[in-house]
Amino acid sequence: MAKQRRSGDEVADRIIEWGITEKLETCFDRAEKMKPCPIGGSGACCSMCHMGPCRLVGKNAEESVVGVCGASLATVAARNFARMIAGGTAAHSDHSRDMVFTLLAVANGETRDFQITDVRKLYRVAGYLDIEFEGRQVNDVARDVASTLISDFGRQKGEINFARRAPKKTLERWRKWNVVPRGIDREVSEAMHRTTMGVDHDPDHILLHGLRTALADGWGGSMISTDVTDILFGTPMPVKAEASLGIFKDDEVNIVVHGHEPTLSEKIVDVVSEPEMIEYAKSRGARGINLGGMCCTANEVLMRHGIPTAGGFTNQELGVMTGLIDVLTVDVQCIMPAITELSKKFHTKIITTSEKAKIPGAVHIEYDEHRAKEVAREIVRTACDNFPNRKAKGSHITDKFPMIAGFSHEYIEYMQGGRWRGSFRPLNDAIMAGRIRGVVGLAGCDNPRVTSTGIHRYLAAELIKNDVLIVSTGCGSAACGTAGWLTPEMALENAGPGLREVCEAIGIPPILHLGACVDNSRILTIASAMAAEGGLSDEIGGMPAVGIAPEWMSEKAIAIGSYLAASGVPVIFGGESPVEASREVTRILTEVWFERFRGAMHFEPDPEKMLSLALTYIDKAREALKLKKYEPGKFGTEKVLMDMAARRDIERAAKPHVGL
Ligand code: MSK
Repeated sequence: MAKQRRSGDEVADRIIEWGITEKLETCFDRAEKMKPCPIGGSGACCSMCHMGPCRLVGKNAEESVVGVCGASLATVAARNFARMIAGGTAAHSDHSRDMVFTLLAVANGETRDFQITDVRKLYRVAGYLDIEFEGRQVNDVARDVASTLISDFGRQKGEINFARRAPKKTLERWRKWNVVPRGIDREVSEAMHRTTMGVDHDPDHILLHGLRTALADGWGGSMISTDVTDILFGTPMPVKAEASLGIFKDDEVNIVVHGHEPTLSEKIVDVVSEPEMIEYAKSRGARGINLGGMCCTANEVLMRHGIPTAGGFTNQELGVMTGLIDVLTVDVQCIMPAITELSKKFHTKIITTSEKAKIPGAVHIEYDEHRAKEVAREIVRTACDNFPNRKAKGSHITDKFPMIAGFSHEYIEYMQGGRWRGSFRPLNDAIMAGRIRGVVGLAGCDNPRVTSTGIHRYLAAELIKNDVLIVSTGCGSAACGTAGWLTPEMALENAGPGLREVCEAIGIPPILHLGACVDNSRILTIASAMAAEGGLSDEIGGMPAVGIAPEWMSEKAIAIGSYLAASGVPVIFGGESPVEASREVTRILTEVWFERFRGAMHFEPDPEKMLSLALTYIDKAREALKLKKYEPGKFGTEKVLMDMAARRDIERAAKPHVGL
């Protein structure tokens, strides 16, 4: 797909155009000006020591060029890739560590601002960890759960706890190739050690440890974060919300939460509806307070409270350019430092809140879990005080789109039979019958190097037309949400006949918003449940399922792609390959990983080829499973999916519904 517009989001594109007339620079301009280094970009630059940086380039570089120390191109490319995995794993897992410490603080009565919202989920997690919960005080169970999960970060030997949640055959593969993570921090630390100058030089060996590190993210840090966040703030269920840069209000104080961590933003959600805060806003001339989100902090509060989202990564500067944001509060990850410089042209105050992350030019109001609400109120008051400073200029946009988010794996199970009969059977049956051709996890960032959000949208539209059910996360969800595609109507109008029928029967969109990028762990849980249900593959590998990150930019995306590949999911990334320079490393990521784990990692910049590769993987998996050949509109026999009325009848006949 040739780059025609800067953003695939028409609303975003209008603001970009307005910014150009106002001479406001954004990531789109910088991406055009900054030419990527072809040597570093393809994995051929080694900067691990100060004898270089060595550039392993030239004719037959793979065979004939080595660094000063003698490191080959494959060694260098593998080391660079493993370090990206380590960076991504560290990011998700450090976020996760803070979530578990919050749970521990709650259990120990050290904070009154947080509580356990989903006791059922706490018990479910306690069950995974073999922690007794019957007849015990909730806080005692929570303390044991938190302490056990904390041990996963620093464990030196053995296996992380949630590895046991993987299908048996998947776990056996990991054990065979010695990639079961021991402790999260250990794997990250060892990845950095192995890839420093003069240690591990075997590309395959380096990349196997890369997979162990990535698995420590997927089945460790990320999965722990998802579960603990659900315990603290509630397991998501579908909620209606809105998406677009048009969510801001002219006459209200607009506050945006941006980044990834949901703790402070949850408290901001709480306090913005307090009468004193609303009165305070009115005292500054506003009619009220309007809270919105950006990136994955947005996804967290969207999934649980229906807080509207202004979109994904590349929308952050555009949000400031609306001239309507009074405070943009940020925590960690995916925050462009450019926002502080840009905000000087407007009245927007940028507030950093994490002790780990400061930006020159921002106001710092540090989050402290022991006085979280107090900090949240201070931020809200700062926004109200800034409201009268709003200038008239700005690209005011009013378009916004309805969306439904909140498809946790627990809800997906529930929607296929209700609380008492929830299972993945109907989904497996629909796949077996060819009604659903396969499942794609559409995830990852949006990226100004391409028509931002455009490739997500192209693939989403084509996949559902081909009867592929999409589960989306992170900025992939935002890309679809800001297009207005996260609604059941999308299925009626655009999905293939089989997928449309399934979506109509259950009343769901054909693109299910699973959460933030850390919630890609929900995909692992769903795939494991599908394997356990039977009828498809008995491990994650071999399912008619593919992961796609068409516009990735973050190291976190590389960690996610790698843990999906190690778990058995073929993954396709867009853009240029970060290991392009090495045929050997490319072969390991694709052929060798597929042979060992039934997952692989491809880099393919052409969206049409990405689509075709995804469908080929799905169809080959169907063929290997001896499922009915996919033919649009022609289905085999399957059990009838229960509609909402049938589900309610079953529940009435059982016990009253009290949640998931
Ligand atoms: S925010 S990691 S740009 S998905 Fe999770 Fe979006 Fe990618 Fe950041």
